[in-house]
Amino acid sequence: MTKTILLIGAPVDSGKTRQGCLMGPDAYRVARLPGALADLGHEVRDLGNLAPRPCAVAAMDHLFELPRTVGWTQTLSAAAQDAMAQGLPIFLGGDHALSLGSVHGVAAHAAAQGRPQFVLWLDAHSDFHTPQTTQSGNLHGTPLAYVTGQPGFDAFPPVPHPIPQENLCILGLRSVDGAERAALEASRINRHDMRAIDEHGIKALLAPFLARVAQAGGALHVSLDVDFLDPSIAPAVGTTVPGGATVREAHLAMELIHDSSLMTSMDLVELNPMLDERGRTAQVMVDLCASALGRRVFDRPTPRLL
Ligand code: 5AB
Ligand code: MN
Ligand code: MN
Ligand code: MN
Repeated sequence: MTKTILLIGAPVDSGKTRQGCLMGPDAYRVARLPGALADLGHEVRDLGNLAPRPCAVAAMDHLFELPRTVGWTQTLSAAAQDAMAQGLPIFLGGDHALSLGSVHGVAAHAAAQGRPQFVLWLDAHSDFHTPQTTQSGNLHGTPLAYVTGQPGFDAFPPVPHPIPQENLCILGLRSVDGAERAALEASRINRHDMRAIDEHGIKALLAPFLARVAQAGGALHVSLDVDFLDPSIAPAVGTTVPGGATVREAHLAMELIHDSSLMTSMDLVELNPMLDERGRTAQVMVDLCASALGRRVFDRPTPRLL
C-alpha cells in the first residue's frame, strides 16, 4: 500500500558529548533515502531540517546540554503531532535524544485518536536511565524512561500519555548499566538481548509483539538506533558494542514490520557521518528503511563498489 511519507530532519546533537550526529539528516539525503522510498511508489515529502525552540530551563551540572535537549523535545513533539495527521513521519536523526520528542508527540496523537501506542526499540542499549540515574549525563540514554512516565524529568514537557511498559519491546540489547538493569527487571517492558536473538532467531521474538499490536489496533513507532547493528557493518556510531545484529537479521525485522502493515512512525537515530567509512552506514540505514516500507529482499539493488 502506498503511503504519504514525511521526512523530518532532526539534527539533534545535544544528547551526548561526542558531536557529529547533526550531519545525519543530510547523509540520509545524499544516500538517496527520498528516492529509495519514492521508487517503492510512496509519496515522499521532505520537510527539511527542524531547529530546537529556545528554552529557558536552567542547565544542570551533571547533564550535558539539558536546555537544548528540552527545546528539541518541544519542537519534535509538536512536529510529530502535526505530521501524524498527514502521513507517516520518519525522523532523520540526530542522536537518540530526538525520541524524547518524537515518541512524546506520536503518543499524544494516538491518545487523541483513542488508539494505544506501541514502540519497538531496536538498540544495543535500553535507554532507560532517568536524569537522576545516568552516569554519563548523556540524555540520549533516557528516552524510554521519559515516555513511560518515570519520575525525574521535571525540566521536560509533562507526559500526559505515558506509554504502558507492556507496549514496549526492545530488541538487540547487549549493554545495560546497573541502574537501568534494576529498573528494567522491575518493569513490564518486553526485552530481548542478543543472546535471545542468537538462540531463537529474530522472528520468534518479534512476531508475537507485532501480533499484540495488531490485536490491540495499536499505532506502532519503530526507533532504529544504528548501534542495534554490529559495528562491522555499521561503524558510524559513537557507542559501538560488538556482537550486534547482522545485515539479514536487521532486514528480516524490517520485512516483518512491513508485512504487518502496522508501522505508523519511525526514527533513524545515532548515525554519526564523521565516523562513517565511505557512507556505508548511511547506506545500510537507508536500505533498512526501504525494507520497512516494502522493498523485498530480491529487489535489493546490487551495491556499487564501496
Ligand atoms: B543510545 C550509556 N548507557 O547512559 C549511557 O546510543 C549509553 O541512544 C547510552 O542507545 C547509549 O551513557 C544511548 C552508557
Ligand atoms: Mn539508543
Ligand atoms: Mn544505543
Ligand atoms: Mn548510540
